[in-house]
Amino acid sequence: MPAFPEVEKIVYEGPESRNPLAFRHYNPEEIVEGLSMRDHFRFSVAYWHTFRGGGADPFGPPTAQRPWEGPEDNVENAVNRVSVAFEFMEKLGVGFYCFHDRDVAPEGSSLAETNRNLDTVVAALKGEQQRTGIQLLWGTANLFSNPRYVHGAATSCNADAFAFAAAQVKKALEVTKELGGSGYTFWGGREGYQNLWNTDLKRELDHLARFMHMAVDYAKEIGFTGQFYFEPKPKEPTKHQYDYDAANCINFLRSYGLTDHIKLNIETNHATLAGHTMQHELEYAASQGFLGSIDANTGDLLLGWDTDQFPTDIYLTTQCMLALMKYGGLAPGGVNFDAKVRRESFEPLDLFYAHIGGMDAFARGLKIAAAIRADGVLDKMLKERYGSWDSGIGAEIEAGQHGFASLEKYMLEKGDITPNTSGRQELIENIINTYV
Ligand code: XUL
Ligand code: CO
Repeated sequence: MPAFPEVEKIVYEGPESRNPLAFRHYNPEEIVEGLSMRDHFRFSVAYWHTFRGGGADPFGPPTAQRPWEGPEDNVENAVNRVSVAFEFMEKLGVGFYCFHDRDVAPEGSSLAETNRNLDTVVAALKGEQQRTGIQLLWGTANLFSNPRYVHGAATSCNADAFAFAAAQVKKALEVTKELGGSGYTFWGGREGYQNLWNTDLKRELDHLARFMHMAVDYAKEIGFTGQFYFEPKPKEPTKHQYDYDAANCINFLRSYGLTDHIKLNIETNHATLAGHTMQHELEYAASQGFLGSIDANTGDLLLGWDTDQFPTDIYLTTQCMLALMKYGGLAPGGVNFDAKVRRESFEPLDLFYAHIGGMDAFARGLKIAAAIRADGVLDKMLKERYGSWDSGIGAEIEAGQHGFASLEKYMLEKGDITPNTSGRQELIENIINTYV
């Protein structure tokens, strides 16, 4: 029995189509700048939202209608859910998915039983991967839901919580390898603090780094060669997360000698929670050589918390694609929809509308970004703006030929600077609008 009997495979029908269950812009085979759309994006579905999100909020219980869910959260139900998930992803036409260990399989009464539950579900995931060709983009461990992690996991004041988390990540790495995952993500969960009166910040940071080194060492030991990602998020659930933003995470990785092993997984709603744009976070991470993968979603600036909505804003996706293309793309990372349908969108069909909209928004962003790049309009303005660095004193400074004394001499002779030119922000914004 299919879970989505009313949905056929979603296909590209072109911009004129009015079929809500078709792509208007995402055409997996279409080549843009020498690469198919499929390979530009490497779209991924987030198992935790799409197959485990029920729409509960602090004011009420889940609302989502998920007729395939059994009455109990047991292994049988989890295995059945795997077929539903792969039917969905196959019909949608995405190549990848991501999961936390606890999204796919329920916890048992002991760690041993929990691991057995996971093994059973992983066998089902592997079977469906082989049947469909859909791959695991990255795996991760949920180190935040169980009350044992009330004070955090790697940064807990309780050493046993650290040890339990280590055992959990060990297993998560093993199953990620078993499923051929191309990455493994650390999102801090509760790695942060609520107030400093009861927190040894330095000790907690040291522990987080030790934990990551252990993960890197264990990956080597078992031959897991996937890329590790660190996912910045400034707040939620704690007031101060240790993985605040791209700059903060990069500083952490550099301080603790982890730069050879870990890149960043940048998420839109986390960027805005940190007071940044996604464009800023992508540019910052990529400029430092740390762009790994992205969690595609969007927040609501009027609400201001981590609403994890599906991205539909074409300016946002254009900015994302400009950054990604500038720095050579994402592989082995991808565009993972870490996004959930609204509590009010409770029908199974809404899962399709949401993902189709996100994929089409990214496809439009790609086409617009490619057109801007082809015309070279931004490049030309940037080149002109920094022209003073291409010859004369600017080129000499960049070549390391000057110090303060020689620059003083230069300015004493010249008297004052060559006049500044306009930044032309409004003109550039108008030009961008002609492409959107
Ligand atoms: C939480 C979040 C996580 C990570 C994976 O805000 O984004 O779902 O992406 O743990
Ligand atoms: Co995320």
